[in-house]
Amino acid sequence: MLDLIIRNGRIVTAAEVLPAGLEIGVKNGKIAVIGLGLDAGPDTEIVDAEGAYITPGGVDSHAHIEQDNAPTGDTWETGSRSALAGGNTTVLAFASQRRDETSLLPCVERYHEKAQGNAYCDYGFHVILTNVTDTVLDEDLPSLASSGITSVKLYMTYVPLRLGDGDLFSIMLAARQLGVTTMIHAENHDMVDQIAKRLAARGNTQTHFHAVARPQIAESEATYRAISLAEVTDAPILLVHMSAPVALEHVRAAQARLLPIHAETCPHYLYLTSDKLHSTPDHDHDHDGVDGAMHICAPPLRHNMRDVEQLWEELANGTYTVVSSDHAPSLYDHPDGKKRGIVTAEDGSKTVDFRVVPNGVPGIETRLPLLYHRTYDPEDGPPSTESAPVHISLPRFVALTSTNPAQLYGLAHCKGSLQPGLDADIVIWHPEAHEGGFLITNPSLHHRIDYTPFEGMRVRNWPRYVFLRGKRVWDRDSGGVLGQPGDGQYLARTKSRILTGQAGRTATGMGYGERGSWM
Ligand code: DUC
Ligand code: ZN
Ligand code: ZN
Repeated sequence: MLDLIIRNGRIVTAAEVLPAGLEIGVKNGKIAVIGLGLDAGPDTEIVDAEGAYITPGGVDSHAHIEQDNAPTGDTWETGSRSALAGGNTTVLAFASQRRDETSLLPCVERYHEKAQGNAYCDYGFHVILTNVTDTVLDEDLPSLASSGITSVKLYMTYVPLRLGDGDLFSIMLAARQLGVTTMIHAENHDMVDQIAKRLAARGNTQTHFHAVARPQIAESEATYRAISLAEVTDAPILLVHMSAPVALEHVRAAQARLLPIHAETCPHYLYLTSDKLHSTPDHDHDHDGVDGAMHICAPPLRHNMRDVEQLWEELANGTYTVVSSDHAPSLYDHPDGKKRGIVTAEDGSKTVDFRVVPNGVPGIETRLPLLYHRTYDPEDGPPSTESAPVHISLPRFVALTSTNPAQLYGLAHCKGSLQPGLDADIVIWHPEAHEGGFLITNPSLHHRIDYTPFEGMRVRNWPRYVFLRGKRVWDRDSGGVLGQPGDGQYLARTKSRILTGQAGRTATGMGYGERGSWM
């Protein structure tokens, strides 16, 4: 007998919107069957989707939760609660190696302890590497890969985190052999540093200069360098939080040559521009003049709507593989949060310095509704007026937010799709045209952050019900969060499935088999 049957919805996969009438049957936390007229027993729970679309639980593959170096924001309890309320059943966060740690294992253990018993949704970790020792390469990465951590993140910028090209090269080689995915934050550190110093020398340290200091060319150069290193080492990589159209040209060119290069973006880059970085002197009547810091993230919000719209084209045309939140939850009104940007001089006078503001914005709960806002059913086709901005199809939405991250990060055996045999992680949206949509305000969200960068935006739809392994954990209209801390389980991941390109191709300017002499 089935535990749960969901009727009267439209199931969306990464390929299509399935015909109306198909029902989802759930047994023991898994999708047992998708079919017509499923039989209910006396104890079967029946849910009527009322004609709404049904998508797989969101897989948010880039979130910063309880990271040692980001101390003021969400805990696992509040971050994963917020994730769930926005339709996510899986979150991949970061375990960050400290520079003085020569091994990764104690670091990963610390992060396990933070999450265990506290998460509302399922979770896993990527490891941020900052100290590349022989132990890390030869022992820890293989050991982590076998315990289900099959991805690493590397930074090309930030003094405490950045790695040089040599380290990037050796990690990519090691990762390639293990089937580990390498995520890269690509910005040219020295270029950014020089511009920031020159801005400061002229007194230009107010929050809006943040975007001036990190031009698109800094992202573009580092992206091209990362792709070159990936090409020579024959390693698949994912460039995280890409916001610069000029940098995406390198990704597209690499993909056209069948290199396994992936790109990710985030909702803030898809809706917001750098004018948000201007502070208002009397914000909150505290006269701190630093509220622009709420929108400081790196890479920065870009200047023009034209650039923002270009990113939607790259979503629709397949350049991007993944949309994540990059939830980076610093409080605004906290001395170690965004207000760290207020610098008090010896005489007590205050100035603002964008260089010391923590980077990143919260967004784990708003990711899916913001992306869904610009989707269409392939049967209806995209909005057809000449001036309409680019929309993405509902299957593409599912691919970008659930199926692709599940496949790329080794979760395809349990997550990312509405298919028999996989976890019954299910999102039922509201029927379309629901009372004019949903207004995003910070008090309506479930994180522990005192602002949202999307305040006042209205979105078309919001997850109405969320099921985690068959358990109803979110009911927007009745009860809100129904799940508990500890419902979430650690996910041991398998090797990545390459979604783009073809590993093993000869690199530009290298002869056939040449790698064999040094690899
Ligand atoms: N990189 C991230 O991945 N998140 C927030 C800020 C940053 O620089
Ligand atoms: Zn980053
Ligand atoms: Zn991030």
